Amino acid sequence: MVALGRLMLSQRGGKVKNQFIDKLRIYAKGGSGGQGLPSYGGVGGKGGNVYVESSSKMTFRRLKNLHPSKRFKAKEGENSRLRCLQGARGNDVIIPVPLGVCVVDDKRNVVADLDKLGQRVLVADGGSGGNSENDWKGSMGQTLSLNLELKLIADVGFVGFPNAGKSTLLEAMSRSEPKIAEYPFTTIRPQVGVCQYSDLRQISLADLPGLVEGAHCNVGMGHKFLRHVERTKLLLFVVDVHGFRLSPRHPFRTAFQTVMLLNKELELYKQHLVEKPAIVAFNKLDMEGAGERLEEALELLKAGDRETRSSLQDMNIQPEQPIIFKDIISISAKEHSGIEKLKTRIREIIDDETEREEDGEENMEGPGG
Ligand SMILES: Nc1nc2c(ncn2[C@@H]2O[C@H](COP(=O)(O)OP(=O)(O)OP(=O)(O)O)[C@@H](O)[C@H]2O)c(=O)[nH]1
Ligand SMILES: [Mg+2]
Repeated sequence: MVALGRLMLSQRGGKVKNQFIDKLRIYAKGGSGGQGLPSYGGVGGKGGNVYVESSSKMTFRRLKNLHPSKRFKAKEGENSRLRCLQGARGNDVIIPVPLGVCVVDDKRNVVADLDKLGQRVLVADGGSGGNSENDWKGSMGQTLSLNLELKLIADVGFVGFPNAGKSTLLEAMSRSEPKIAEYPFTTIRPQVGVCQYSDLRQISLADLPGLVEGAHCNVGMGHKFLRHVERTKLLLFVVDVHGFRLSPRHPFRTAFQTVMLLNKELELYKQHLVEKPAIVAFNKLDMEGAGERLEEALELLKAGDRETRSSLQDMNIQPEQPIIFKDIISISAKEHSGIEKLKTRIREIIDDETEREEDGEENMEGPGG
């Protein structure tokens, strides 16, 4: 078993601090209302509100680094003064959170479910300014502890071995700027980017840390990341057409074997994952020798003959249920070639899938429903 988590930790000097955080507890307080001026009928300013807002740039780690106390307090409203009878409103606080965050209070009530980019939800209301109803004193702002829980949501989940070019592809398809480097396990936590089409349609893409052989039985990180592809509508296998080798101690795997291995890892993790629509993107077509590598891989993928199967069995990398891919596309994520075609196909497949699901639901309701 190759344990992704262990490998990652050993690569980073055993520091646990790089672990992916998917829960964060924060404290939010709305600003108190400013005092009123009863003798002149002056009303205090309302206290500021605290909001959460989903942002593509935010991660829990960054949020924690920016606000180590994890306390978010909005400003008090200004008192009413003779010169300014209506006290000014206190400033709001907006907490940027990653897309997909579900905000839950201590009673497990869902306060906000941020599944759209830029969505803003009020979490702690500011107190009203001093007026006749509150004895001109101004009310306290709402105070509460909140649990931010990340539920990764994306239409497309990138699966692939380390170094295949997943993050480069995410960058080519969206406005995200993921970390890209020539060593394996550059991406250590899932990243979501949004691919925008010319008609403003948006499809979200999740770039996941590289999978390795044995990821299905990795109790640590491997599982955690596979969990995130469970909710995606489409799996995109990103495969280096030149093959992959994790280290000199590991076997070299050709592009075709990589596809089989990814297929196997998914089915061993959860059988239903291989029933999801999937596409293969063979990457790095700009490099020398890519043409021949691509031909080989395509031939083997199409053939599925006995000889091929038995050689996979010999290596113990034959999946039980080979995925029938909706399409196989060749790209160069680095040079942005084949990206438009890939984007179009992703959209078509997701639309077909949505239509199929809707038809299914209608049929379930029956003619009278
Ligand atoms: N020549 C060429 N190099 C590429 C291409 N796509 C990615 N690369 C390079 O391959 C290396 C790995 O790219 P990443 O995008 O970081 O790969 P990844 O799949 O995200 O890797 P992990 O995050 O480690 O799993 C980088 O040096 C990229 O510049 C491509 O289309 N052509
Ligand atoms: Mg990456």
